[in-house]
Amino acid sequence: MRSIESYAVLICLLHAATLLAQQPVNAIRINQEGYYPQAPKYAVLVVNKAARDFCVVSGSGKDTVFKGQLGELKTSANSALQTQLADFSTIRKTGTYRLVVPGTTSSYTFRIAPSVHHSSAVALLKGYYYQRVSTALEATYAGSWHRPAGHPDNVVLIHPSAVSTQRPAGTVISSPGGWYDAGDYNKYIVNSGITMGTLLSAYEDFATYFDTLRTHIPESRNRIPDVLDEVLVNLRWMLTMQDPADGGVYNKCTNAAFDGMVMPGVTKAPRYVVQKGTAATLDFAAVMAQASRILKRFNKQLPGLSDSCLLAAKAAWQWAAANPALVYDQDKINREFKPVISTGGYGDRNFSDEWYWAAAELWITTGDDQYASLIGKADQQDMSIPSWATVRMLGHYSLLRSGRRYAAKYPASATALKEKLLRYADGFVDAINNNAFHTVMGRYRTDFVWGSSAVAANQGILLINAWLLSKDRRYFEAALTNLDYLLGRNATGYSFVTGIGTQRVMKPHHRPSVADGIVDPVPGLLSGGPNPGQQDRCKYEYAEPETSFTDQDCSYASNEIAINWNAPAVYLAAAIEALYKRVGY
Ligand code: 9MR
Ligand code: 9MR
Repeated sequence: MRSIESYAVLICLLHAATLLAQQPVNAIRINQEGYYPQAPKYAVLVVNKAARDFCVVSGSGKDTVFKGQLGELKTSANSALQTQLADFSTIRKTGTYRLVVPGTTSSYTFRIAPSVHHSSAVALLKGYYYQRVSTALEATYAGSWHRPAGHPDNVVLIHPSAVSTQRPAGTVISSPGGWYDAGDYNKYIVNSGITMGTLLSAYEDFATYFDTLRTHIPESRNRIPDVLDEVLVNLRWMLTMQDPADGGVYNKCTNAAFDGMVMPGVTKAPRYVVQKGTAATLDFAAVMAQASRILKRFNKQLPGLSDSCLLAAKAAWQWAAANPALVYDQDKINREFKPVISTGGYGDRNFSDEWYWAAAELWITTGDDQYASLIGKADQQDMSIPSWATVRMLGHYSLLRSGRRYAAKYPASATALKEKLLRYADGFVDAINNNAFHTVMGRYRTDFVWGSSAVAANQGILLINAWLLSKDRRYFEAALTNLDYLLGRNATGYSFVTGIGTQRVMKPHHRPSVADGIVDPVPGLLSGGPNPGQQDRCKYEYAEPETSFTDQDCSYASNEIAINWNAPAVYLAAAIEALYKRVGY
């Protein structure tokens, strides 16, 4: 018996040392960042033929610390891949490790450690600093990615689609600052909506955690949490996008056509604000109302800002009431006006969710009954994983978070909404055991859309909310499976966060990362992830929903980065870091 065991140990160690460099993407899919000591720990082996045993060895390869059997063979519902699960949850000791499948392969090194996702949370939040418009990034904060300022946006033309009596054709306004939306250099209000709502909600849910979280940005030493300092960069830009004459909000501040793959500041193409719209204006109202109640606590540091936000929110709401169905239809605009605008559309056509979200935020902040008509029956509203066009869930989260006010006024609706959210979350929890990568992500093939990484992160937010409402550990564990997904336990084998993990995204569709001549991309940015649509016509090696990803900078459909994708990842990583000890890990 003894000798058989030591023979098995020997096999483990031999393979740890020799197999690592043989495959382009490792067959063992792990969270490449690592695992908490007391938490569940899973890896997934992608196989052609079922294997039986696995072991975990120390990072040095000298000691075998665990031997186990792989789970039964599973065929993925989202590709033809076959996998087996490796459960090594019983390893609790802090350290660096590798997982070995004797005779087959050995994983990348990973850690088991407290606060193992701290660096991801910080990096993902810091990602926004690198997206700042109209400002130079200094080497002190940006390291090798320092760069001059781009797009001052102090001379912005009113596009003919956006003229009004007070702002006739040729009017120039100033709309500086904010964040670049994505791999492109334009700024869009609709996409800022969900992004800001998600970051503000992260702060409302985990204020204590964020109060001390530092990301080493120029504002880190002021008396405002870094997450809010970063949010203020985009909030101040958003305020410039509201027409002071009527409260309506322009859809975007943009070039007529996308800039080339150059650094910020290189191109000097004219910038425009383009047509006001109902979605943009309601998203703006929601963000300003939520910001107003949060910034109230910082009235000393930011005198008057909370009030200005609320005034802006109310004016926006009123404009929307007068213009309840103004779609942003770029093709239609281009038939009527010059110059033709060919940058991102974010052309939402259904505003019922924006109405609800804006109403919820305004009602929570003001308690004013004029916003209450949808709130008393909130539980009758749908639930779905949010996206830039579908923001109803943000209203649900805020109402449930607001606690007393909502529950006191509408007790039946509050109870029913909470129940509904928990049952909705249950469906995602139940999906894990059938999933070939042991994640919530991939419950549906339609999870893999343009920006699928944000679907995974937003499912995580739902599950964190379910935990906050129930304190049932199953929800937390389920949320963690989607962080595992983003950091490498997925069909592609990539960590989708730049700068994090061993096999990580290196060539995102991100103009600064392409143009700066630095091998490593700008860090802390979440790649869009698998998208079988392949709208970019790059060459992909695989085409199935969960494998349709290519780490090339041509691939804006699978490998761009975007502010609305980073935000839920910030929320998820931060929530997990803020909570894991309370949950008992
Ligand atoms: O760089 C643009 C990216 O941000 C957008 O998501 C994408 C889709 O709208 O478009 C990219 O720009 C491409 C354009 O659509 C077609 N010509 C090549 C551009 C850069 O690759
Ligand atoms: O995230 C957007 C995705 O849902 C759309 O399918 C896609 C095509 O319209 O556009 C995505 O948004 C892009 C935006 O239009 C321009 N900036 C980059 C965004 C991310 O690719």
